[in-house]
Amino acid sequence: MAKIKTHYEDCDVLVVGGGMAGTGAAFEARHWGRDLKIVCVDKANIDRSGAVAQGLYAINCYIGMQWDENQPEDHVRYARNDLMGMVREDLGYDMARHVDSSVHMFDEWGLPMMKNEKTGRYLREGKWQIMIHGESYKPIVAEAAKKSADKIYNRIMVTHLLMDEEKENRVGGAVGFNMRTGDYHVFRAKTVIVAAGGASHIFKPRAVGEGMGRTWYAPWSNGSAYALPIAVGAKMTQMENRIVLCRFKDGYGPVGAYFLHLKTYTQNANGENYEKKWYEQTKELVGEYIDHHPTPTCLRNHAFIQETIAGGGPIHMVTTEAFQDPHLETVGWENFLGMTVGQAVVWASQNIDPKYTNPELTTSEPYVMGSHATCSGAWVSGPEDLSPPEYFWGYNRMLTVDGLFGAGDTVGGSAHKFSSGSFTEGRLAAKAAVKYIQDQKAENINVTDKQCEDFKEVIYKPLENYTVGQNEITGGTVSPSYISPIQGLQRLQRIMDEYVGGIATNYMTNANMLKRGLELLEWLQEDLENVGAEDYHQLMRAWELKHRALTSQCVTEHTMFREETRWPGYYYRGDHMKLDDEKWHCLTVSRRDPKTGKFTLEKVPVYHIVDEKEKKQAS
Ligand code: SFD
Ligand code: AMP
Repeated sequence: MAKIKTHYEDCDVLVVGGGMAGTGAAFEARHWGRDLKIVCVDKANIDRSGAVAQGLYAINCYIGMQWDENQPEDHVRYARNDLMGMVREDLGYDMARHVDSSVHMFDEWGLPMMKNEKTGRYLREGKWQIMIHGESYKPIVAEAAKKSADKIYNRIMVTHLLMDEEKENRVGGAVGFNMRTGDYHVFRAKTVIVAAGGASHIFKPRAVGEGMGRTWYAPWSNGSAYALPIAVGAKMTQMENRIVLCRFKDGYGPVGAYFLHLKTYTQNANGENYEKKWYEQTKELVGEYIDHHPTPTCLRNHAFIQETIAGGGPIHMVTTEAFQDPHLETVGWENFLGMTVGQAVVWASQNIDPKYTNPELTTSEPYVMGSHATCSGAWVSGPEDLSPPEYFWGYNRMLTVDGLFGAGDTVGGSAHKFSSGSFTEGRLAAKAAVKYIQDQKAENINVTDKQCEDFKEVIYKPLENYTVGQNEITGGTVSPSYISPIQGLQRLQRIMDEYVGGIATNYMTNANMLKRGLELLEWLQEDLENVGAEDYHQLMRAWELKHRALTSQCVTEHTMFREETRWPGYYYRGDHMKLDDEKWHCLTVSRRDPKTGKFTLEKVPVYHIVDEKEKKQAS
């Protein structure tokens, strides 16, 4: 341990993760905090980090207020409908009223936006989505962050948050290590904004063996956004609301541009519209929610999954009609070349030309995230002008730990933010973090050297485990004393897959399975004390795994708590197959006690602010 060099950095605003939300946070922190020291830390290089690394072909959240295309309340209704009623409307409204201004900045900063030739407006893909040539999206927002922050640290994985030892429940910074040099980094900070993205590779992916690493959501999104706050006792919400996505098979290519812009549609192997077939059955489960427009994402999945179980697969996307139009054919290919190159490669390698062959679709393994058609994440304060008292404790996007803020996938309850809304939420969090400092809420923070030294010991333990343990190996690579990160990851994925509603059971689970899953997760976490890392890269893998395991535990606790099937198509509680508005029209909130490691869960009311406001105005 003496060999490991320690670096100290003291700052005002520490941004953990320089993805969409993190770059937005760094940019906005400088706007409001001209004299503050702003530092951003990312485990990759922010020029190409996070879910947008490869680029995107659409900005999925643009309200279009300047042309009265939509208003923020419309977006709240849309997200609420899609999530079967369960969203934080204060957070959604707040994001929606600011998101257009972020998109206008992307335009100014040089992001190539497609325009409607007739109207001159941004070209709509759908009601909420606009089309971009977005291969350069990430470097463009990274540049804004680089120009704003005092310092960007690339290749440092943050493993733990530091806590103030003076005042209880107040953050004091974060620690991590550089996976290239191995150096230990201590960031003592007045405020921390966690913007570390969602979580893939928690549930066993469909792509295994030679395809391992291929997932829809970024394979390096490892749930730090959840594990960091959970570990210090911050409350989380809706962690049961994992998302399953309809995707092109094997390449996980997104379907939005196809459904919305190319107007392609799906059919079963017999060429039938299978969605209609499942209408009555779905109505039995969820009641009138199936009659809502647009059909909630989970219910579209539900029909797909039921049809496949009933033997109607494979399900195809009918592309052969749209692709006869040369313009749409170009859009269809460019969509993947700018966002998910792997899908184009899969088609090429399987001799699929969508002009002549309708490609297969699949439903993905579940992901945990807060920015797509799903809203898992931290329980945060909303803005003061919108939030009811239960949703407001002083600073917008502040978690239940003082001085700790979140944005993007980190934040729960605010679905359908996507890339633009995540960037916007980063801006909102940063503005509030600066105000927190200006209000002198971050005075006299005390983080002792002991706290930092203790974490150093913990962080590098996997290297120690390996160094000692490998001496016991007389042949092969399997050790009696340590497990490798990949072994641990595969064990985690099987537990989640088989007990918590993954693809192995067609997303089915129940209280008994969850109970067993929790037991196995506990033992896994015990064994992770003995994870071994042969180098700094494997040390990163070890910590990614630990963060995934803690996130998984929280997901499983939440899934156990909500005794209903609120989102058929995302997962099923076989022992409570129906949506139950009487008992479960509420948000779920959890807290893990950092001392005991035990979770407690509670129901919190879901307030339908938008319609309430309108009802009051009308009366
Ligand atoms: O169609 C640590 N997304 C789409 N959004 C859109 O607006 N349009 C689309 O077309 C989108 N599509 C799409 C999307 C994502 C992907 C992977 C594909 C297609 C293939 C969603 C958005 O990308 C998503 O909503 C935002 O990126 C979320 O932003 P944010 O900031 O919450 O997460 P991030 O961008 O992944 O950034 C996280 C950063 O944290 C770093 N990090 N750093 C230090 N220490 C740690 N411990 C860390 N852990 C993580 C990461 O390196 C990263 O930089 S479509 O399919 O929907
Ligand atoms: P995706 O490419 O599937 O991630 O979706 C991109 C955007 O299109 C998201 O805003 C989705 O909610 C939306 N979307 C995808 N498929 C459909 C559909 N069949 N009907 C309506 N909206 C959709």
